Amino acid sequence: MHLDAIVIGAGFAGLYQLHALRDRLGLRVCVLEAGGDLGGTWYWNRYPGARCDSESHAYRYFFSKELYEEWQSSERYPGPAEIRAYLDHVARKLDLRRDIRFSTRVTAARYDEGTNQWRVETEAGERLSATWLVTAVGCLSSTNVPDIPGLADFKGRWFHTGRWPHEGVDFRGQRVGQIGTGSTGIQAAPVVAETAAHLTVFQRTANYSVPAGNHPLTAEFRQWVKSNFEEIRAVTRSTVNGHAFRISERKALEASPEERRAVYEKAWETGGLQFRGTFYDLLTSRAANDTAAEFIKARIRAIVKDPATAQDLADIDHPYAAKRPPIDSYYFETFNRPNVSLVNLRKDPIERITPNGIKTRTREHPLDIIVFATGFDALTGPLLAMDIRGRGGCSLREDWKAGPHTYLGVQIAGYPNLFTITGPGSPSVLTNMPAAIEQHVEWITDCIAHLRKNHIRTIEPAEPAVQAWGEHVQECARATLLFDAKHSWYFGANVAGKPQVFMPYAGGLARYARHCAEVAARGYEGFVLDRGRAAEAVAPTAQAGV
Ligand code: N01
Repeated sequence: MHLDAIVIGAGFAGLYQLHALRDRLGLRVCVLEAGGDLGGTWYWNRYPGARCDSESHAYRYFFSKELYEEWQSSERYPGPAEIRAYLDHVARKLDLRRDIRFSTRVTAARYDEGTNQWRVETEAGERLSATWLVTAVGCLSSTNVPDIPGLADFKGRWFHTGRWPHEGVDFRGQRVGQIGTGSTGIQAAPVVAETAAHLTVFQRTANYSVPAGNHPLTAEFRQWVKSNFEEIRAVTRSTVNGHAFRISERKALEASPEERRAVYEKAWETGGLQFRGTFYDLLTSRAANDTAAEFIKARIRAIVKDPATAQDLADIDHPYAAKRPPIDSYYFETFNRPNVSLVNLRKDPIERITPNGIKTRTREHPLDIIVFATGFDALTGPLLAMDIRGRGGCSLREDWKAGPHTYLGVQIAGYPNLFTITGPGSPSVLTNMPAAIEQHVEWITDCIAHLRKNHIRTIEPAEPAVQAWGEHVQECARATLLFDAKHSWYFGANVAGKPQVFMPYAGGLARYARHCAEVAARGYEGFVLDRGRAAEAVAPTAQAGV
């Protein structure tokens, strides 16, 4: 079967990319999706307490005012079922399902130079080809189950949060061990603790968290959302992180200690990721960051009644928000329950999993269920799970052995006509994802329209542009405190053997989007456009820096 374009993945990115290529450009498009239905992340992540950390009026598409205005969210933060219902509504409205094949996992994609086609293979052995290949595989979709010895001998049940059984897990009467205290673990623990006989949380790195402040939305707020589409969209497109709130223009140390405390207290009460926006230098000045970090640590110590547990939870070794900051619903309060205990793995590390539970250095913890809230092989994992081969059979797995190399996070040298939505080197995971996705989908769609109109056979980045972009990505990260948390998944540090390179673009979504628009306006500067005769490289100009 030959198509104009194949899109891999049917989450937020794949659905919009299908609509844009099919309904705006009139292309023949097929979406291949490994899951049994649409939703991407939200198809797989159904663990207890799962909820989006972006607010529901921002965690949506903005490309259609009508679509935006007709959807009503029920809570401040949408849960997986509501997000899937929203995406189902979008799919129905735009008649997307007819071009999506579910339960179809792509295993390989090979560029054929002779025919200028991508040849795609699925797990079931099916073969399809297309001129354009777009990956919409998400950044956090390859689960990371750490290689702890003894797991195969465990007699109980175990689950990774990112592959949660759709029928749910009954924790009643069960002794549950949860490994991991990232955004997921911090959401899951309070809900697991409600029904489990006992919950033991195994914490390797203590983490900051701020109350989410979730609540049902009032009719007034929903009406406000409906009436303010333009303004909300404008905010999401003008901020560094694509959220619908503005970041303060004030520096933390410009405020007096009393003023600062009042600002943090108000943000704590309001809840959510806005806490990051209280002062604009929280991620660039260690002294500024320390003021927020100390405020949160003091809150943890005040909430958690057992002083030793409080100390272990507040003993945080990195700046606030240098790792992705979680938001929670009664996470720290959960440790005041009689059926919850904390194991500090820094003091008492896991030695192995036994048939009956988890053995740390000092004792065995008997368990019926182990929950791995241990995160993902982020950004590169979903791409490298497929055997992608470009010109001359070059392999992405080989080419990225020392870390990913992209231009703008959207294309890879040697892999013509392949586009990677929210790929490494783009703002992606540092943003409210739908905002980053929309920007990429629109840029890719405009690019393909340009190529078709001008009879250009292929587009791929020139090596010097890839090199310069890679340096710029590192430079942007180094300008922030994100670079100080070397053990974060932004560096790939959570996956054994993964190269340690800072992967997302930390220069901000609005600035990045402007730069991408300028690149296009300058005739796709930094890309090689092949008209079928001699390839024409559009050399970067002096103003290419952003
Ligand atoms: O994964 P994580 P996550 N032994 O990698 C620990 C998004 N998200 O699923 O910090 C013991 O952050 C690990 O410890 P350490 C969001 O972007 C979005 O929680 O490496 N512990 C850490 O505590 C988020 O950032 C929403 O020392 C081990 C935890 O497991 C991203 O997903 C909701 C270990 C993993 O934390 C990932 O979050 C939830 C080992 N061998 C998540 N290996 C939204 O709302 C790992 N750990 C959209």
